[in-house]
Amino acid sequence: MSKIALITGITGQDGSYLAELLIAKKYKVHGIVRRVALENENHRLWRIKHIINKIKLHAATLESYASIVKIISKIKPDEIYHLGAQSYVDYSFNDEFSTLNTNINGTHFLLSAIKDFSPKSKFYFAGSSEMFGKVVEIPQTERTPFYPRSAYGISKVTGYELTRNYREAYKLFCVSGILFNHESPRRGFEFVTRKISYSVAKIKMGIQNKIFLGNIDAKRDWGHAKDYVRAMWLMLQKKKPEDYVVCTGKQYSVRDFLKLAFSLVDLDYKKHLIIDEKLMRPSEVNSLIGNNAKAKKHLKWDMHYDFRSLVKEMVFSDLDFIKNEKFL
Ligand code: NAP
Ligand code: G4F
Repeated sequence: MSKIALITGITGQDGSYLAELLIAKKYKVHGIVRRVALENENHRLWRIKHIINKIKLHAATLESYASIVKIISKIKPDEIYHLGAQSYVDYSFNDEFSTLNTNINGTHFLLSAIKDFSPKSKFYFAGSSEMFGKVVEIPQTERTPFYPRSAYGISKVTGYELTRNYREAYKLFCVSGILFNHESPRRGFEFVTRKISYSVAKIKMGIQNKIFLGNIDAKRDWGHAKDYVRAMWLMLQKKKPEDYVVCTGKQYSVRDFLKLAFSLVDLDYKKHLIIDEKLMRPSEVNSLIGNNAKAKKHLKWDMHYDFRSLVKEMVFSDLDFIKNEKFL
């Protein structure tokens, strides 16, 4: 019999790739979406339009325990992937309250609903390298202490602790993936990699001339979302629930990304870049780099993309996107 999976955040970058992966594995895939998304399919559902007939969408919000309980108690999923969140770090400085409410309560509501109505469901929590923040160890592993630098990071540390506590206290199968930055042509336009790839395409096409950025010396460990959703699934196939760091183990600066993205279309980023102080964060995470040894050894996980192939795919996809004026 097919397994049943429920994905929160199915309209997001990771949700869309994970849904594709699970459909290919013959799961029955359910997704939680906000009612407004259902009202405007072209806007919020662009990443899952091509699979819309193969999934079942339920209107709910992470702010409402009642809406979550209704779905979990009805479909009793074998696996729940909790990817829904206010995921934009910069925005969390403008609205700490909604970030904390959605990200902490949403996770708590799901865990509590599982405990009371579907205790056999396995649960994946989307933890983040932002939990390491001002890093106390290089590279970061599953044992590195956290030092979050934003309401977003704090919300993810709390979600991680809630997940651990439900695992220990109620013996539920709950795990956190501590995922480092992962990107793709489906990345939201507010994140720096997509902002760059989209701007490069527009500059190449003569639609735009300048790109405004903040701290281009920040360093990240960037992978591809398609590779990372595979790790999520692998974590829920293990006998024992454990947390895993998922990363490439390689680090590049925003400047490296910028330089490569422009050079791929024979442009010089220095001629188009303007540093805008308004885009600097009040407390920045300057440098992240992870150690993926545990995921490689215990999940037999590996990557198909490297930094260059990731940047290349994003830039050329955005060139096509602009040329064809279509969503991906
Ligand atoms: P994303 O593209 O921003 O997607 C976020 C999803 O959450 C969207 O589907 C969004 O729905 C949904 N959502 C937001 N608020 C909600 C609410 N109140 N109720 C219901 N749904 C809500 O994020 P992503 O890059 O796919 O990341 C997936 C998860 O992994 C997030 O939890 C993120 O924090 C975490 N993470 C991401 C990375 C990364 O580098 N991508 C790294 C580590 C951890 P709408 O479409 O309606 O807005
Ligand atoms: O692309 P970003 O906004 O991603 P950030 O803050 O690292 O967060 C992403 O990765 C986390 C995993 O570590 C996820 F948990 C989170 O949900 C999200 O997916 O910014 C990357 C870096 C930052 O240092 C930022 O200050 O780029 C720098 N940056 C420089 N100029 C900029 C810009 N970031 C954005 N978004 N826009 C700029 O103009």
